[in-house]
Amino acid sequence: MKLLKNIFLTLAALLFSLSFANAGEKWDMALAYGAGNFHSANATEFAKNVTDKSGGKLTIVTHPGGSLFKGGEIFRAVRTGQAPIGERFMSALGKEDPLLEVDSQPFLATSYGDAKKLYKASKDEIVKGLDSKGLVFLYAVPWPAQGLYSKKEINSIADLKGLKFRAYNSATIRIAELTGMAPTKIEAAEISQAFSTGAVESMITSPTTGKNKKIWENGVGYFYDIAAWFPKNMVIVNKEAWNKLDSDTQELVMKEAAKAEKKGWSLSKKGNKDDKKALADAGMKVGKVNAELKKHFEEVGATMSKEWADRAGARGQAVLADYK
Ligand code: PCA
Repeated sequence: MKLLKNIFLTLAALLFSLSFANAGEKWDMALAYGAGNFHSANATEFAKNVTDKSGGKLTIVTHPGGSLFKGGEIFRAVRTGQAPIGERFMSALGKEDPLLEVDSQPFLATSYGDAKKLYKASKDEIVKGLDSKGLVFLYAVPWPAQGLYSKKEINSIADLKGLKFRAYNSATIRIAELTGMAPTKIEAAEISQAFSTGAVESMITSPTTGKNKKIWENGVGYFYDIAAWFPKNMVIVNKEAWNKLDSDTQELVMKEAAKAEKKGWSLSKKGNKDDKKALADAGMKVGKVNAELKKHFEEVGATMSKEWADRAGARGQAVLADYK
């Protein structure tokens, strides 16, 4: 009896240690945007590919819609290791590094081709900056071109004055200031509520976010396609978590990240067309701003570019020189 018990205990211990050795790493991945958003869907595919191909060494589980950490918390959560991996809107992190805001400077890059060029010109510096904060950069994907949403029609500079404006980063706050609108910073998760309660009546964001939020249901009838910039989300990993992976697994993650980046850019391009159509199909008026307003926004953009170049210093100048 005693012998049987000993054998049983030894077997149990053996099984336990085996399963422990096979358990590998598990990463919970924090995503701010809803499961139906293309960034989240792309990240989930990335996570599945890594998990399937790592031979049990790494399992990545995505948590969309801010269910693990909200958008505004994700950068710090990954930096401190509370979440090993997460996705964050880069240009909301200008206080961490002004280089992260380069993709939200109005009219600096107004096509996917230029956005890609700007990304290439800025990537090394951004990756270095993140590395110095204990973060490993995996990939970045742009949102479709940013346009102006409004509850009421906008035909002149005067129509912008005093509009309660939803901002998502310092650059959109600055645009509002320079155009006479009244900005409030609100994360994407709270957009519908902000419009339905009347806290805001305009914003600049992608056709995708307007579609994801069914923004027409909140009294927003106008979308002006100013296509002034293509801001990106990035996926970052905590360096301590990264260092626990063996080199094969690290290589696999980087390879899948490169694939996700490529896929993400093409999904974004597709959304840039399809989602504008979705807004129009839902009954919104989708068009361009008139020449007077366009010029106004371009002047605001030029002011902001100068301000950003000052803030970003020599690193910023080098990136701009490389881009141009
Ligand atoms: N959607 C996100 C960021 C940029 C975009 O297109 C948002 O509105 O918060």
